[in-house]
Amino acid sequence: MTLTEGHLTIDPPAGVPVWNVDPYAPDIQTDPIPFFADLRAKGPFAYLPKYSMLICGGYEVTKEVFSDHERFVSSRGVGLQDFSMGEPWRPPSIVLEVDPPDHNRTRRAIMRALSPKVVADLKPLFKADADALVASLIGRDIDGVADLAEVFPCTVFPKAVGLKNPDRKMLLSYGLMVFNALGPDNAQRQAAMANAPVVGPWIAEQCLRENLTEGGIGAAIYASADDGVLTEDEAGMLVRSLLSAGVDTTVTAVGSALWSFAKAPEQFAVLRDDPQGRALAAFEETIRYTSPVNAFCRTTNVDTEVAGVSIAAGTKILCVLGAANLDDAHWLEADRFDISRRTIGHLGLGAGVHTCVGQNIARAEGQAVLQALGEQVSAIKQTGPAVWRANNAIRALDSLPLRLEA
Ligand code: OVM
Repeated sequence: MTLTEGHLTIDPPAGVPVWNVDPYAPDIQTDPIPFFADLRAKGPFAYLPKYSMLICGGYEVTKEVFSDHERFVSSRGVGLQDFSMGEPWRPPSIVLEVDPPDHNRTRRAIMRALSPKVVADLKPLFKADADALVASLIGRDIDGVADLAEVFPCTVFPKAVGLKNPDRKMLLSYGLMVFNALGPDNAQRQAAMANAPVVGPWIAEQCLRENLTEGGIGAAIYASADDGVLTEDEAGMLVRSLLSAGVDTTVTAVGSALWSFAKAPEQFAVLRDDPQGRALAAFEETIRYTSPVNAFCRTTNVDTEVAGVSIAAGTKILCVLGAANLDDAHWLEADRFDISRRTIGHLGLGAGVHTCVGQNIARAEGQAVLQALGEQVSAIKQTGPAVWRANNAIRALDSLPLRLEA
């Protein structure tokens, strides 16, 4: 038995094409659309010799793998490393990196803390912050990433969680660690992990009960410890999950919404026509069109078969959600940003039992900022080239020079 990037080395399954490509190469991560098309053209799966793993990106097959938590487990890690073969870089998440039945109790505790009522009460607060932020940026030369996309979620989300000591730089650094850790030991991962000695302990500190305000989402997680549903340590681990999953994802989605609208002014006109009525659909289409979380792995726990391909137990499968969300075998004009389309069934928030548990608070954030833009801004003008950032799991902008016209 040998290991590749911490998981079992496997042979290519019969009938699966061998593909000499590195999906974690910076030039692919910063320009993934041609790679997505090549991936879908390979058939249901391709075998990547460099990583000794399978990859899929067609809509149907990716959805099948993602929807079946019994055959395709998360407990062995959703990155390249197989947690049954060695120690991960941090104690595994007790909601992401776990399977049912253990998953059910922790997920329910988060769902309770992020209930529809909690999110409904946050909406006016998000809108007030979005209104003020957009107003402060109008008519200036700005970076859509540093001045808007990074600022908005890093203002409203830590407040909603109830962090007593919010720190945008720390939260963004942790997001880089968490998502880059899902890839191989490449330059992107190493650069992010260089901050671990400072950022890891800072995050752990913020997850403690005494560093969370009363009435916040973090305190609501600790209420499940008071009720005996979670231990005190588990509550802290679930606050860590909020801080892991709740920052880079929404920051990326807001940045990619700005980019999508800058490229499609006619779609911004549709939003402007009814900002309150269309902001939510526009955010959802942004998630489909740009897939902020581009890819997660699953691991086969049994010998199985998908789309006629026999797959051995212990196989890592890189599921490219970004490719599935642009599959023209499933979507009409898949490569067109269209805020009026039916987005239902997109895989940008996953599928199955692990489907994004923060989706409603994420949507509330996206809706607030897109509604504010639609109400206050006449046009989103790109004033320089969009620069994308190489990341092992997220498709994120590094900078986006913009003017928000009055
Ligand atoms: C977590 C978590 C949950 C969802 C996504 C994520 C890798 C992390 O529980 O830590 O990003």
